[in-house]
Amino acid sequence: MLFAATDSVEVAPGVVLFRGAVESAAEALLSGIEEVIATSPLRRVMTPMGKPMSVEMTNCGSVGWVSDRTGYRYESIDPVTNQSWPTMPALFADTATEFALRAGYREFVPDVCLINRYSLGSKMGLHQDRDETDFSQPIVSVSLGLPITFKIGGQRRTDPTVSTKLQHGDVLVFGGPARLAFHGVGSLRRAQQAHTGHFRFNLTFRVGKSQQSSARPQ
Ligand code: MD3
Ligand code: FE
Repeated sequence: MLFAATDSVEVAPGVVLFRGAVESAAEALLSGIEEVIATSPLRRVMTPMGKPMSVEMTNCGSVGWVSDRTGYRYESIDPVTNQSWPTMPALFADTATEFALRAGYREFVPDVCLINRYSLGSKMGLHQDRDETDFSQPIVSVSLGLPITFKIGGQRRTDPTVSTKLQHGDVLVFGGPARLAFHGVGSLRRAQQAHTGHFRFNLTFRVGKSQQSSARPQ
């Protein structure tokens, strides 16, 4: 087994938190991030509303999540490099598959890992992740570096939210009733931390393009 067994808590219906579960692999995960950004650099993207996001992002995998004036979507070519996105490091894919399984999802095979880098003051407002083709697939999130406050509500923007602090090494799995829940994170605050300086990285593993439709015609 890649990771030691850990306790989990269900922080909201369909949201399973494994606290500190990948701490032992954090340095290796951070090296993977360095490798990816050497090929497809971090960048600030525009929302369709024309505002630059405060978070810097890039992707690895067979597709990547992109945003510009025309909308949000998954693309197999990085618009910055005009090349394929970097291959997803095996450790990334194995981590996502392992924690999806621990949360009860068999054979989760992500085709994309979105890498978000938060600097001091970066935040992500309440939103849904609904650019994927198959909402029966869960999402796995890995937090590295500075802590941040994470909020999750219901399927309507106005539903009440619960907050939890995400820390270095935490893994979250979202599925079922949480898959289309509104969620976001508060502003990154300065804190003493040895791993990533004044940054927080978040890896979000998803099945962006249905494996069925891209792999086998029917
Ligand atoms: C709940 N990222 O990239 S990760 C995102 O910390 C995103 O960078 C945040 O939301 C971050 O879209 C939160 C946790 C997360 C990811 C996907 C979800 C929570 C989710 C999808 C559905 C519900
Ligand atoms: Fe999200």
